[in-house]
Amino acid sequence: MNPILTRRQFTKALGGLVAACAVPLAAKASAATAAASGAQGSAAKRAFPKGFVWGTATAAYQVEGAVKADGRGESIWDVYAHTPGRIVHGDTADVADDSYHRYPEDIALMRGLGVGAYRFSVAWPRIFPEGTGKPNAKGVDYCKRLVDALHAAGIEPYCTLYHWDLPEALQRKGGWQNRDTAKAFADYAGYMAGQLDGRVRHFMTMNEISTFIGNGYGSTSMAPGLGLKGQALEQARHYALLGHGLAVQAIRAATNAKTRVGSAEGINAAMPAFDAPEHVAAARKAAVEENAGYLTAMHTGRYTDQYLKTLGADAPKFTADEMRIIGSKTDFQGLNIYTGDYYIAADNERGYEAVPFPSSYPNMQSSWIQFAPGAIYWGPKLMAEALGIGDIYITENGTSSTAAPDSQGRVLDTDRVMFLQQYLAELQRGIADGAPVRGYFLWSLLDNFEWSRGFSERFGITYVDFATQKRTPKLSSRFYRGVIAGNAI
Ligand code: PNW
Repeated sequence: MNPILTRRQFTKALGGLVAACAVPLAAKASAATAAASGAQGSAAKRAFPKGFVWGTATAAYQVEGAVKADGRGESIWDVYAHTPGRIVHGDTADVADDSYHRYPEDIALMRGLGVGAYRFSVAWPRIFPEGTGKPNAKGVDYCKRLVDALHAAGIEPYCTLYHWDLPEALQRKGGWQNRDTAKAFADYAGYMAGQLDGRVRHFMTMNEISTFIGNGYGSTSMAPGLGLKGQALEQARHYALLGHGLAVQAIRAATNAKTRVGSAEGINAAMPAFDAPEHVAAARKAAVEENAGYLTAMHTGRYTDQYLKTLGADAPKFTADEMRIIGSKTDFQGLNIYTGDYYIAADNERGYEAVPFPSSYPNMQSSWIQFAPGAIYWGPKLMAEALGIGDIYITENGTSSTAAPDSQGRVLDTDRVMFLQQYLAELQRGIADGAPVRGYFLWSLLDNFEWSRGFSERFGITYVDFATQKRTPKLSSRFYRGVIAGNAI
């Protein structure tokens, strides 16, 4: 299929967007002027920096479907999703959004939004069906077609190499509990980055080590669902970090000097209970210690004394060489920020105390998303200050919403609009106060397969009818389009 849409195809694909949003596309051109003059909306708009990157994000397993197409191998998520009782309603991602075939339509949706960037992930088992060995040319070709179609639409691809879909063949050898997996990942990452060299400038090694290790190895709520404890769990976490470090080096070796390498980590975004110097200092300490097993190790090349002391006999076994690899220099840090945790100053060894959420604290649909716009103000600011990070991208932010089509077919997700409005206002304020955030990727372009929640939690700004694959932009799409057009909130 020719990935480049003709004007007519583009307009056709956009039909739904225009109808649902009831604002002609022509309005987009004037929106920037309107925002700058304060003529759009009642409040004066606050601007983001010139050149700020606006994007949307998805992940291969959550949107692609086509799990058996073109020689794709099996992943741990195929096995997990097909195990009875694992996923809400027994959903699987065998078809999901069928984006493997419908990506031109998805790119047209992005053009309608006006985004300049798209964060997607490569499915490792499409490239190496058995995890290692001989690459699968058809899988590589798919990624190249996707990337070329993005460029043709004027959208910059940001590529994640591991968003949790480990080849099942490697899980049979122990997955991330086996040190060889870190090496296999680096080999795959280097190969794929080399294939996309010149077409993709930003690579992220892994997505949220904290989540796939915590939920897939520590508990059973994500694939592979091992429920490990103690040293075995900590060793798997360490090998995942090692995989990141080895991949940073492999990507650099396989690509040109302009390539920028980072990761997308889900942080425990530390927030002071309120903005007072002692609580801000407490939150800054918490930012380092509460992320000690991830970002702190990756940016300093060491595990903190407090971290190792707390783990005691469960601490991972590691060598100085491994720590040097884990600390491989990156060019940017992606942060996935949905919510945060409050801290207050405390007269204890750590100098801080976490404050649990009262049961009355406001929450979004997903039980783990407390409404905490301060997380996107404080998270990047404190991480950058504490770890000396130069360039940050918000690689995910968004929320689930129960909003569904009304009698006129519109999806009026006012909870998501409220959420985005408040988080983006706090992001703008953070940047104005010095947080080095260069771009923002909204999770997600589409409703998709939300891991163990299946299709019961919808994170898209585009509604997807999973029976027909019809895509309908929600009210939040229209909101986001305005923010992008004006580069302001
Ligand atoms: C992230 N939690 O996952 C992932 O990167 C996405 O693939 C996912 O769809 C998105 O956030 C929304 O959930 C998380 O329970 C899943 O704390 C669960 C948690 C955190 C992140």
